[in-house]
Amino acid sequence: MATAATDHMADELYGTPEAREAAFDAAVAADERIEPRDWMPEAYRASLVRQMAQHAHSEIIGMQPEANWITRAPSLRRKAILMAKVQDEAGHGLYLYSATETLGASRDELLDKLHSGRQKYSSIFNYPTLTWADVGAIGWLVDGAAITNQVPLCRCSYGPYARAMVRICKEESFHQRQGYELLLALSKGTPEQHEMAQDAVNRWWWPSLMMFGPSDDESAHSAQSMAWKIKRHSNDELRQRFVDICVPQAETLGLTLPDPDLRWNEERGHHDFGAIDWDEFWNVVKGNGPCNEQRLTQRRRAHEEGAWVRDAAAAYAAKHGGAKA
Ligand code: BYC
Repeated sequence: MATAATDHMADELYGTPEAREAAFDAAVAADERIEPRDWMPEAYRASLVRQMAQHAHSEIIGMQPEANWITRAPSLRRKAILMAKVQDEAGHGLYLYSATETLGASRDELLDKLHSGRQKYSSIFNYPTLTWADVGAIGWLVDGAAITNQVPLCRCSYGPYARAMVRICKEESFHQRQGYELLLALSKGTPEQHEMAQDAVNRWWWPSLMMFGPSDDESAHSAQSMAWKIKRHSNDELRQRFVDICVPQAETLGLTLPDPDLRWNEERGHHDFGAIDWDEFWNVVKGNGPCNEQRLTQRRRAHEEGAWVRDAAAAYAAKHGGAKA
């Protein structure tokens, strides 16, 4: 229990609460990194755990829609690429869980919150992958949106998150290219293949725009996260950047983006685009999307079936650690 004497000792060692807060604010203002042993406001820590856990969960849940197509990939080359990609997503989840652990949140606790629905994962992974072209559309649009959102996170004020993002973004960039190349091959293929590519883009375009989160005036966390330099740009800024990047890419692909209101606005220097269906977004976020239940059921089952691997790893670590001691 804290007493006047222990408070005094803490002040002597770490500075007064005011001095610690001022040091934190100064480090953020100077674009320095906050590291795990540095003092940080509890709300900063909690917000990072919230965002990073959601991000980690998205990576591992995101393996499911694409893994669905590994056994049905149309060639050995495509199968090998897709397997490598899905494996990368598992790796991203692991870097992000490790980074979140540096904030004092254990992996067990985080997974438990995912499995019980107390922590979210990205809305995008609650849509089904109906054809092979969906693998291409996910690579181009979903990984493309992820890169747009995540490159600025490489400059996040929290060191372990920023460093994890550097490697993740490099790998995401490979993922985006494989999707683009796959869609291009389909689009320039037979009329049926072209139609399949167009259908996939029609279904994935709007959910991809929703990945950036609610509009700025509805975003509960953006202002504070940007003040702390966790986020560097608002949801709407990043969404606009993504639309502007995609329009010329769609032209090269020979595919149409399913938005009749999409047009260049000379005055703004950006593309205008149609209204997002926010009812659909919140419905999916709240757990009522087409695949929410399937994704969580599958995740819980994978966790239960993997219990023996965790037990074996823990037993090995205990034996190994014991031998060392
Ligand atoms: N889906 O105040 P806001 C990937 C929640 S890519 C579900 O704007 P924030 C991958 C939000 O959590 C996908 N929930 O929040 C790609 C908050 O709820 P809570 C993962 C969403 O945090 C390819 C509430 O709505 N990427 O992993 O400032 C292959 C209010 O929102 C969504 C990341 O997570 C959504 N789309 O901004 C495989 C990137 N949008 O927490 C894998 C890191 C919002 O109050 N995350 N919500 O219950 C971020 O950059 C930010 O967290 C967001 C949201 C831009 C997503």
